[in-house]
Amino acid sequence: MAERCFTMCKPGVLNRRLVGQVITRLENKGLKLVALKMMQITPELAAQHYAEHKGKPFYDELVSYITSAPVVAMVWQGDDCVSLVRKVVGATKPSEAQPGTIRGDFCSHTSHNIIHASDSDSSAEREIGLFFKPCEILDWEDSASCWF
Ligand code: FUP
Repeated sequence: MAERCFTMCKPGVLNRRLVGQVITRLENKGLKLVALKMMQITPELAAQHYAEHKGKPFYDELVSYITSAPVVAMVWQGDDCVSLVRKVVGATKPSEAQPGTIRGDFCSHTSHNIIHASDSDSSAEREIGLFFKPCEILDWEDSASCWF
């Protein structure tokens, strides 16, 4: 099966009317959107999602931010999906993210870096399992995949 990557437009992206632009960039890369939903993250889910960061200086602010307003959660699919998504998303720190990447173009602070994307196949599997039920992922027939 092709690789999958969990991504999430963080709070503020809806307010800024940027959801469409984020999706467009990932679609333009040739990746296939197989799941999408708007949701309000609970503190419990935030703690599970960001478990690796517990105890770090930015953890409390991170959980408070991610639970502050609705997010748009997605699953993307394709060959080398995690690597491709991370390239399109750009570096964690906006000051290091290249222009042309989502973080390079749409944000200025690490704490509000606009989008989350899984950083490995194993974290993608874990995060997809946290946010989506199997029946919410639709692996639709992609007749255009041979062109990408
Ligand atoms: P990334 O995989 O690029 O999202 O980066 P990390 O998993 O290292 O960080 C997760 C989130 O923690 C970032 F999106 C923003 C926040 N963070 C900070 O606020 N300050 C830091 O120094 C590092 C991360």
